[in-house]
Amino acid sequence: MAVEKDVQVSEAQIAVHWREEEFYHPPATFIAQANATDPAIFQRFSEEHFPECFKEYADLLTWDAYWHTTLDTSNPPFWKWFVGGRLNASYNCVDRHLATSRNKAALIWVPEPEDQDPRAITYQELYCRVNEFAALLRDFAGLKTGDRITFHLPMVPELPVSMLACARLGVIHSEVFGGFSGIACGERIADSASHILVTMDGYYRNGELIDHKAKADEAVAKARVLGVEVDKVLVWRRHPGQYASKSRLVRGRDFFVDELLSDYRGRVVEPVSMPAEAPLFLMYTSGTTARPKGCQHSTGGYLAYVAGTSKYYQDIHPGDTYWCLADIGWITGHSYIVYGPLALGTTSVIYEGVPTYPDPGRPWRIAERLGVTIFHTAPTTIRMLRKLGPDEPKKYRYRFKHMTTVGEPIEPEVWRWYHDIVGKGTAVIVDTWWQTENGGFLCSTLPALQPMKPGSCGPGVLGIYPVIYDENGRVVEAGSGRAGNICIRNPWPGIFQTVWGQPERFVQIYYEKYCQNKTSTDWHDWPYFAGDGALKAADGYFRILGRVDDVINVAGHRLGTKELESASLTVDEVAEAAAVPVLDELRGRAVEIYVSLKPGLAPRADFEEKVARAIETQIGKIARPKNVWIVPDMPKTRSGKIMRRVIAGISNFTDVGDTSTLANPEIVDEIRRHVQAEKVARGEVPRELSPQELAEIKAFGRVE
Ligand code: 6R9
Repeated sequence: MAVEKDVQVSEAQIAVHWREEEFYHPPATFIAQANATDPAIFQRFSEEHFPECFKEYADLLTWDAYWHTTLDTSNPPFWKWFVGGRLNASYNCVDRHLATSRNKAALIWVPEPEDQDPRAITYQELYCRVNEFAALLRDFAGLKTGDRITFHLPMVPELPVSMLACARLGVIHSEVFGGFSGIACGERIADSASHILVTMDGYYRNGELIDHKAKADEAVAKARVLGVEVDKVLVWRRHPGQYASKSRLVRGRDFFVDELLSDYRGRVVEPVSMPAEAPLFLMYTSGTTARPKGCQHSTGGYLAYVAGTSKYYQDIHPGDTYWCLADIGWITGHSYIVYGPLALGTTSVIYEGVPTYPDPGRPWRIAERLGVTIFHTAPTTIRMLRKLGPDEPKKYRYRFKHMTTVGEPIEPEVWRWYHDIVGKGTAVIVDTWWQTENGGFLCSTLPALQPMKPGSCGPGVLGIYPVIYDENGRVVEAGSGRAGNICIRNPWPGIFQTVWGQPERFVQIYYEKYCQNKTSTDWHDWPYFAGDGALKAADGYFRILGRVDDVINVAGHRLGTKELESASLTVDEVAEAAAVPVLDELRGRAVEIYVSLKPGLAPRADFEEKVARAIETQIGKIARPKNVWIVPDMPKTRSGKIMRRVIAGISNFTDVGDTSTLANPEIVDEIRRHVQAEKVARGEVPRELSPQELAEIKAFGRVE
């Protein structure tokens, strides 16, 4: 990427300069078949037609009763969409497709071991399994509408079956990413007050059958400490009839689902007609405090939004074979593996394992074998596949019409490899910027109508009106070359309803900063603050710079610095801990932890491993720090706050910025000498940072 020199950063405003990338135009073959080809669609979704424009999305669903109010703003910022409407999400994703597509594949599951054939699950088969499991959840587990249930499931078809069974009953599911630890799962069980946990005995990852059930025991124990008792643990088995875990079943608490299901064969459960505003699921995400936030998503607004964006932005047709490589334990998987694609009646592929197993040709073999037409993944995966097998895609005959990227900014060089090599120059790319809280895409390009620009996600999507504000709430103009905080001026149907059990945090984190009038019931006074730094080019395309809060985005997963630090503090010897992001060629960002020890303790090599292990067991492998540095003290402000941006500067070999406000400025050089010398010795000197990466590192932790 060509970059102009000279970057200036102040606390309030980041100035970023670079040469704009060239536009890429969609190929005629794509346009000829696209769902949205008439530019009149922009007019239909323009502000003058808001909020009624979203009827177009809602009309993609089957409603039991129509709504009387499209958007109710009477209690801001707790917006209500499609009020008075009733529907069932399971019915919309399964039953209604039976008449035309009964024996078409709804899901194709690809086990990681390559000698196990892909398994297609037709809409009819999905219907049967969802009904049977719903009957079990209702009659055996005693769940009823409004109850919460936690899943800790890997990438297996039992996960969408479980989700849709809950949706059928109006039970609120909360899936915890399978890679998270038992403790992280237990905290989320407790926060949502779930009394039922659904898990699996094991699953394949990198060629190994992982023992997963053991984590359920830790989760239940953790939830108990936090005051929530899990009554039943329902264990799906990776190979029905064979148990893959060493962890024993607890009598009266743990049950094998495949055994229980024999009592529910052929059972049918009427879908419960739910109000549009009923919660469909919780998805936990990290924020600025140690306690994760359970983002509560609605039934009607959410489903309408993911169906609409899947149709127009993912360009999903019923005849497509659509493969999103994300994990269903992440919002992308909920919206764009399960709910969006199935609402549209397409075929959605689920892959169990690691994209590079057993070699980096695997994704392309799967794509060729299944005839995948739409491919969806994250920059971290693209970088990894590019590094390990840059020429692999050429060996296979698959042909994508459309590809998606999501989760972090994508470097233009990586984008071009994705386009030229993976997409063979004939697939469009949509770079989709959004968050767990948002339900679906916020900024992207409408693929047949708006050209692509490497590294930019694009303008606001249909019915979304983004704006960039500076710290004082002034609009940062397009083309000014200045960055600020990206906000969405208006509510939209996919926006989460609240933070589960913490409505005050919902208001405080997302709306307080730029609310113009707290007594107003006019949505114009309540812009949504996304917590990302961004820049708007003269052409209206946004470029996202990264988080402005204390969140580190590792391979597309948001990890809270406070969570990482509290995990480090569980190590006896540790007095203080600070987590910072460090540039990582594959994962985008990795975590580095700085710790200071309790008085009188001398550094020992095994402390570093202890801290790393504490993080791994309490949060998950994904969070394992790249390095743990033991330092004599942390750089601190006079009021005692750890200055993370200074530490981040050291870790990334960038300028640490102004240290004049520190209580102990002399410590900075001492830490720098030690850490950087060690990094040089380990060959960990990063490449030169781009202006936006520099801006991100300099801004890290600036909310302090
Ligand atoms: C869907 C998802 C949200 C954060 C978000 C931003 C970053 C996501 C991006 C992107 C640049 C994109 N992010 N997509 N940054 N370009 N296309 O990722 O949700 O896990 O909640 O993360 O990820 O920083 O604020 P979530």
